[in-house]
Amino acid sequence: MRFSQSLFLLAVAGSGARASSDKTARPRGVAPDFAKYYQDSKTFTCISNPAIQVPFAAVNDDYCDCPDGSDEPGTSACSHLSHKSPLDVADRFGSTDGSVANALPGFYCKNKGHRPAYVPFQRVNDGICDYELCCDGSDEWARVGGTKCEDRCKEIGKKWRKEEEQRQKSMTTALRKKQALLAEAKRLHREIEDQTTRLEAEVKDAEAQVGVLENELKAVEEAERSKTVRSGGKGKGKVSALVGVAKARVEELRDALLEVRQQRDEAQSRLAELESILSKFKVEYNPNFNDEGVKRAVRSWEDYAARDKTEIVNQARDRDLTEIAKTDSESSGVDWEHWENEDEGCKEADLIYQLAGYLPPSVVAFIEEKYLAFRSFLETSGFLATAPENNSPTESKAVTKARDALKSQEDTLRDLNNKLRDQRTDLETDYGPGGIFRALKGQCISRDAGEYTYEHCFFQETKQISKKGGSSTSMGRFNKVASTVVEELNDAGDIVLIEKVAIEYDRGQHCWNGPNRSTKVVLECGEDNEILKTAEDEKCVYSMLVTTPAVCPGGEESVGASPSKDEL
Ligand code: MAN
Repeated sequence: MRFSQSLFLLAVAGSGARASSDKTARPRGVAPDFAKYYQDSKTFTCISNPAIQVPFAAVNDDYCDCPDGSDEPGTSACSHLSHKSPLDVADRFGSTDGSVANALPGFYCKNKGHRPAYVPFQRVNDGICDYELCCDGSDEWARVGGTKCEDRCKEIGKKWRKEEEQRQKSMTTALRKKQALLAEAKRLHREIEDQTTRLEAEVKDAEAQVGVLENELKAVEEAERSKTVRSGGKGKGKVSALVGVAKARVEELRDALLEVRQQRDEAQSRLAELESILSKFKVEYNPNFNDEGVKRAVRSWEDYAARDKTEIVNQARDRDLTEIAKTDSESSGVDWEHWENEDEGCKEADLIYQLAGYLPPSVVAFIEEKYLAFRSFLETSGFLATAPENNSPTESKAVTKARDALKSQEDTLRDLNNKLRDQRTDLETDYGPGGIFRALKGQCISRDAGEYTYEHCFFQETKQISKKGGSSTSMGRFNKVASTVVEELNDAGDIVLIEKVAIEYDRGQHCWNGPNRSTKVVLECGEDNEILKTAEDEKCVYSMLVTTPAVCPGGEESVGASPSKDEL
């Protein structure tokens, strides 16, 4: 149930209470509050213009004498004057500002059996029974065109009282719900405060832990660096590394030598075989056959055989090759094992570190700085291979472990800081009087309208969900609580401006050829959280009318003192 404002009736009801002490007869249409102006039975003084007096007979003579219309409380003769609400009129008592507004709020209907009310002067004797305001039908006293409005106050009053009882019940429920919301909001507020305090402590611890792990990483890196200097980077001396390479190379060359010698020996035996064939040929051929080809071949062979024959295989050299081709263990070659275990770098590094012990730290730092600069120069000039990055695959397990531990702790710290920031933002957010809206945060309500279902998740988001399926469209994310003025019709049919609480959502999905979608959710008192109406006021600018017990008047007292401003 929604509760509307009834200023017109409420103001009159207030007047009615005072009417019980007023025993004098009043002219038609005069409310008890105004009776005092009509007590002189000879002369009438215009209410807002006391300088103007008219004979009392001019009151309700259907002719407008007073500039403020006060001489015609029971007719429509002064209905051309602007109308003011009952409250405005009360404010203007005794005013002589010469305003052309009617001094009276309207034609007063006693409405016995129901509640008294004012009918606008234009509706007096207009031939229409205005039962919603004047259930006793007294506004049509002249029976214009034969209109006779019977008194229906008994039945209308009964119905109204029943509805009013329902309204009161509903209001009681709403207030009970409001109190529950207030209590819940307070509990949540305290919970977030506690969480914030806890998080602050956790952040401090995590920061300290990050500091410790940073130092640990530095120490491990330092230790690894020193190990690297001592071991030449591979766990063995530089000589050993070189020896390893040389040994492999020697093995390779030895294998190649053996292969070449074998090929040579094969070629030599083939040559010897050929030479023996040709020698035999020279002896056995028949010179009497005049075969020029054969004769030429024999001559060539004789020339070849006559040539000074240097020893194709130098015996001494061949012995050397045989010696070289032997493995180092078979020969008296290099003692690889001796060199493989040599670790001269260690001694040098030890020397360097012993030397550093005698130097002041500033000098050590200076040397280290110069060393690093020189090394970087060599690297950029291409003389030296670039040193591996700290976290490169060649990084030691100890450094990786220390680095991972630091990174994980930094991640934890970041998460904690993010949570803390969110909690602090939440504590600074305006959640309305008493922080009541905090209890509604995240609650979602929806309503079907046209081709969409509209969803409102309090203090989070508004959405448009297509009923045909597909993804939903964000109509805005929570921005702030604000107040807004809305036009409403009161019971007298007048447009009145009423201030209401609104929740503003913006930064929604971008609208094609338009702005980012935004929604203003106007709240009004109601027993339940419910969307009453949705509208697209301009392209992609939406409004929703939502009821909630959170904005019903009253109910704060029994929950205890409201939180201070900075708690909101
Ligand atoms: C969709 C809906 C409408 C909106 C248009 C704008 O159809 O979000 O509310 O007016 O897009 O293109």
